[in-house]
Amino acid sequence: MQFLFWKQIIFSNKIDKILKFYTIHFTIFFIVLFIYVNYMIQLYGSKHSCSITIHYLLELLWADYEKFDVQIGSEELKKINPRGAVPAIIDTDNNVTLTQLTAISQYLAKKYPAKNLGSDGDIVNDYKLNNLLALLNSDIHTSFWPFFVTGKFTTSTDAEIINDIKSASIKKIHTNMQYLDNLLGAKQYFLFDRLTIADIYAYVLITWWAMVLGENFQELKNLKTFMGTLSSLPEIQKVSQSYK
Ligand SMILES: N[C@@H](CCC(=O)N[C@@H](CS)C(=O)NCC(=O)O)C(=O)O
Repeated sequence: MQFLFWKQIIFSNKIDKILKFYTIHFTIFFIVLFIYVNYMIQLYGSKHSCSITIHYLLELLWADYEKFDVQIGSEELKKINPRGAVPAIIDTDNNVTLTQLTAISQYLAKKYPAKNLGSDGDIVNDYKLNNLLALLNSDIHTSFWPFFVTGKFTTSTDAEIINDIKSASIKKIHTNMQYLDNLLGAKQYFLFDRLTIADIYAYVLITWWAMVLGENFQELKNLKTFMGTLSSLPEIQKVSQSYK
């Protein structure tokens, strides 16, 4: 009697439906969890900082990513990058934490080759891209530091000294922008007749110059055209809007 009762329950339509329901939902849940854990890139960035370069890049690469706003120098950020600087990314796909803007850019361009934003692997082209990224990172990016974070360059609180440091910084930034304008010339992009990771980084640095220093590109026509080209990209617009 008892046996018949359980047999009825087990083979009844009801239990079949319940089993089906849970199997389908659990499968969907685990697939979503698998994709989330395995393919998500986490970007740690800060508003008004160079980390927007990586944000633009992730969008242009159609990468699966999530952005976290962190405070520069915070304990939260130091757990990811002990230097307390942005950008930093965690790529759970390869189980790595990456820092340094140009290294991250190269990594992402390689991870998503379909978008062709890196070098083509030719030894001379590799050099050209590395050369431009080094110029942007080591020479041009750093020329903004005395302007943005003057306190790192003097212990003085004297307004005259601080203004003097800022003026020297502005002069250096301007020289750098003129250099970039000449380097670009009449070309649409800096290298290889196509958009690369270096263009994205240059775009961010030129935006700083234009916005913070109120420049209007009167003298630097090549950069003006370049900025127009990049500003019109939907991915660039989407990310820029998200910071407003
Ligand atoms: N060399 C680093 C520099 C990045 C950098 O300057 N980040 C700034 C924001 S734009 C920052 O976090 N500065 C804090 C610090 O260096 O203490 C890189 O290329 O990633």
